[in-house]
Amino acid sequence: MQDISTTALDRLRPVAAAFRVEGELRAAWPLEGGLINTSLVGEYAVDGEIRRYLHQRLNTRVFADPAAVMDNLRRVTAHLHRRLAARAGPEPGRRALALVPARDGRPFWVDAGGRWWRTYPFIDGTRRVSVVDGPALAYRAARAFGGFVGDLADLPGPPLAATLPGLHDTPRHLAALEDMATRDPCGRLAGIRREVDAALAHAPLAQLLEGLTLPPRAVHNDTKVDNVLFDAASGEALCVVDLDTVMPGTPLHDFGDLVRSAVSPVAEDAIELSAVGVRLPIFAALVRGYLEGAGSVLTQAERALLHRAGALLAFELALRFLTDHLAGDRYFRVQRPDHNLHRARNQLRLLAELERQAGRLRDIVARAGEPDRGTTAPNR
Ligand code: GN1
Ligand code: MG
Repeated sequence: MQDISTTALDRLRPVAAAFRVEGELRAAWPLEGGLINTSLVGEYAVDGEIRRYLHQRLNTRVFADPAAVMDNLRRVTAHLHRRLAARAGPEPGRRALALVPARDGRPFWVDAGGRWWRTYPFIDGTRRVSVVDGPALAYRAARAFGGFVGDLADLPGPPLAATLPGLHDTPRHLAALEDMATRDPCGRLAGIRREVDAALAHAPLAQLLEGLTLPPRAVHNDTKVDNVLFDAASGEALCVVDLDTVMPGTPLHDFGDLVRSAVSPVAEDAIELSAVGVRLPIFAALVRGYLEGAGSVLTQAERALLHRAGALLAFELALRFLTDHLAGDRYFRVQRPDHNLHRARNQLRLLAELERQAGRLRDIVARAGEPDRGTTAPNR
């Protein structure tokens, strides 16, 4: 622990000096959770008080155009704060990320090694969940992610930049797996033929959204349930985070990612597959929350596919995790041997369960669209 925090402190010193943060850097530690960027919390002393900031190093292997990421982020966070100001609710600083400018006024800083950094005030008193413990939490998370898309519906200016083109191009992910399996650069295919075949058996699902004209929208694109911060005291869903992939897309991907990350009673990398499943009350809460959050923004064509979105995203993640396992774990951060394989197996099992329950999921969405059936939303 000592080693880690000392390293974090040393790493942060030049970063702290580059941003307009208040106080003197006293302590630092890494923030776990994300699979892509590196996040460090810096603790600063200001007149005897403690202030925390979140410093993030962008993964420029994944985000090849960090300037575009930061430009999107600047526009999106400014717009979210305008919306919050219009609502005049409490604690706007805890409800949307805010960029702390670098000393030169730009919203980022590039260090001597060419690494891109950004800084946010750290939002204290929150928690993240990787497994939702009940419908109330699911409802709140979904309402926050739905509200995010609703808030961005009137984002001024040109469309956002595509910061990660093809992120949800499922046919492309399918082709990538086939290609990686053919090349098998690490000799891992022999051990996972069963999983690859299981994934390829779902190939038609990759076409789900092909040929449809869905309205272009600014969406989040990475709505895994641990990308929303809950207030530690009240449990309220406070703030949507991880905004690098906010770009033009479809809320079906957002809703699907939320479903696949929230309906199962175990985390996305749980090894014990018999525990993976679909909790229907959680799904119902996600539908209610998302529809309420996104308000009237969703069209009928979008609503008609909500019940399939979770399967699409579980499939897409299974493809991506399998591809990365075959590639030698080059994209997603891994913490143990075969981590990506475990994630893939988990998503394949979830996919099978979502497909098995497809009829029930469709009924739940249909019922949620009806005016009033006497059902009430769980407490927020
Ligand atoms: C990555 O950064 P994080 O952990 O929130 C990934 C998502 C995946 C997710 C799977 C930019 O998200 O697409 O769904 O891992 N983000 C990117 O856990 O690829
Ligand atoms: Mg994240």
